[in-house]
Amino acid sequence: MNRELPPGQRKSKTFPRFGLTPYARRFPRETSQIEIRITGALNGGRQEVSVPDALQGLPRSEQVSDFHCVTTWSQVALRWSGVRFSDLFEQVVQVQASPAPDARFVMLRGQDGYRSCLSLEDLLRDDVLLADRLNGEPLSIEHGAPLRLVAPAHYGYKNVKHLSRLEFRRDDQSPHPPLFRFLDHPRARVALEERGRWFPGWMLRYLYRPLIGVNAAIFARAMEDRRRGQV
Ligand SMILES: Nc1nc2c(c(=O)[nH]1)N[C@H]1C(S)=C(S)[C@@H](COP(=O)(O)O)O[C@H]1N2
Ligand SMILES: [Mo]
Repeated sequence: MNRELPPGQRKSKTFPRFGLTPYARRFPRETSQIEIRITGALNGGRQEVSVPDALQGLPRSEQVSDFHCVTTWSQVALRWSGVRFSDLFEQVVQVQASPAPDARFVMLRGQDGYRSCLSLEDLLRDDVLLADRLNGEPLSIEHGAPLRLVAPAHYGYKNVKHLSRLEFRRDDQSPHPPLFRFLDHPRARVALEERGRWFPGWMLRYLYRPLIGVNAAIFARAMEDRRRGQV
């Protein structure tokens, strides 16, 4: 089957461990127990609600979707399984933490300190999953154990791995310092090639493509070092 890929994307033979280089050597502390902290604009004045076993009791859901990294590599037909973000939001977050009704953005954070922000509207779409399994296996460390966001309509950088915190916010926020904000688009929709801000998507393709191999190698080396106990 030769499905068309979104603009500027190319099929990758492998599904590499990938991300922003500074995170290559940062790993999650906890890779099997799922715990999500809910912080930010919560009603009732609470600072934080911690939900251990956050997926427990929620309906499980499976989906096959493609994954698109902003640097232009895509991996097609990945079979994720987990729970829908919308189910967690309605049945757990709203009940236990009651975010303020005008907190329409969520900063998602991974155990490695990586962050990315999406609007609640984008997160509540039907194809947004919190996945703990991939292709019939428990999620590996490479791909985000113990839990990652899967939002296939948005570039990979919104798909936070090792998810550990949801911060509810009234405003959208870039996770990057001012000079690096071009790396992040508030919505990052793949179909519209919203790769970043300030520069058109097609231009960023050419900037990013040469970096793919080098970056994948840095991430693979870090994983190898971790296996040897050197990280
Ligand atoms: N916690 C965390 N999540 C992250 C990243 C990261 O470095 N740390 N990198 C992002 C980027 S840029 C991409 S392309 C995907 C890569 O996912 P993969 O390693 O499963 O291929 O994870 C995203 N989520
Ligand atoms: Mo990416």
